[in-house]
Amino acid sequence: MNDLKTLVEQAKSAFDLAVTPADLENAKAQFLGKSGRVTELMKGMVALPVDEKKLRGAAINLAKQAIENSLNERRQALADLELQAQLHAEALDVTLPGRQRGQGGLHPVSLTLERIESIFGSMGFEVAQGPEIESDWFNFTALNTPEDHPARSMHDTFYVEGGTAQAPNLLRTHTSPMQIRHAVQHVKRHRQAHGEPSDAALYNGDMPEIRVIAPGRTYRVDSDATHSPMFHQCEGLWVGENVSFKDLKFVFTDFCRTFFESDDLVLRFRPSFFPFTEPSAEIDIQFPSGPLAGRWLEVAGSGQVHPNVIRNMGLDPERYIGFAFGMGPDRLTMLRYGVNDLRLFFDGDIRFLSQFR
Ligand code: 2NM
Repeated sequence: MNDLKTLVEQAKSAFDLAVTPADLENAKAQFLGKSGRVTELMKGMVALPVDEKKLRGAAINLAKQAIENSLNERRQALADLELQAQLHAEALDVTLPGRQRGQGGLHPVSLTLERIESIFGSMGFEVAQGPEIESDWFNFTALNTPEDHPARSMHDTFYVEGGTAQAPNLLRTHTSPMQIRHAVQHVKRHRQAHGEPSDAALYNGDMPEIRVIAPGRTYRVDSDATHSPMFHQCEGLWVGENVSFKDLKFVFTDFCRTFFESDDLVLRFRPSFFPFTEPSAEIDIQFPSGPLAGRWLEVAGSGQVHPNVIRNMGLDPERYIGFAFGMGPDRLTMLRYGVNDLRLFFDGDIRFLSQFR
């Protein structure tokens, strides 16, 4: 009977050595399989006399039982280990701080554009937005810019494929083409609403005023600390029957004082030249106090809209007159927040941008 005891012990240690279910099945086959050790013992009983056979059979059965028990124990142990490993791998530390969605915010230049739109909105200006790929007509010709003007050269303007020599496609160099588009639409809609043919001569009937700003991206071949090939512009236009330089001065002064939150801000209109306005003026501002106090800072160009441009809007310059201005929201943002390098706005460094939230 000692051989059975040994067999049971051997089986148990073989099972304990198994570290995977496959190991365990192999070990099981060695002892309980068709040609395993237990089966061999059974076969060995054939030669025994009947009464011994009974005793031996019962003993082998007990041993087999014991082997099966230790097999099941080991199976259970391996399953427990596997579960433990799985739980460990999938462990959650519920005390960790939750994953947060980073808080976004508007770009500082967007904040400025919103501010400009809201201030001019309060003065009755609409906001017009349109294409950044423009035709030569809207970007230059309609704006009274001569064929040989240097701004039209490939040196200053980005031209894009798909245009023709007569009507090249270019990246708009200012947002004034949108002013023309808006004015033409304004006149056309008004004429349609009043049953007038829209292809007739320049309009000189009654019409509500055009009061609009055009903010957006603009492009020029230029790149250094104060120039980016993509920059922003916001141009304004007010055309009516009696709109004068005095109105320009009032509107722009009010805008600057509101924008910079300084009622004592001083403005200077300095004679200048633009093809699309006559007369023209650069607008400079001076802060009464603060880090920039005492210096004249250029913030915009402006002027009375040239009669040729009024014509290209579909209006009779004998009846309609107005002013326009153009400013750089990027520069206004630099002045407002004291930023000294324009490129910071377009590098996309979150450490810089997150300060404006
Ligand atoms: C400027 C300076 C002066 C301007 C002119 C027009 C339009 F469409 F009415 F002709 N829009 N914007 C203008 C005038 C822009 O930017 C420095």
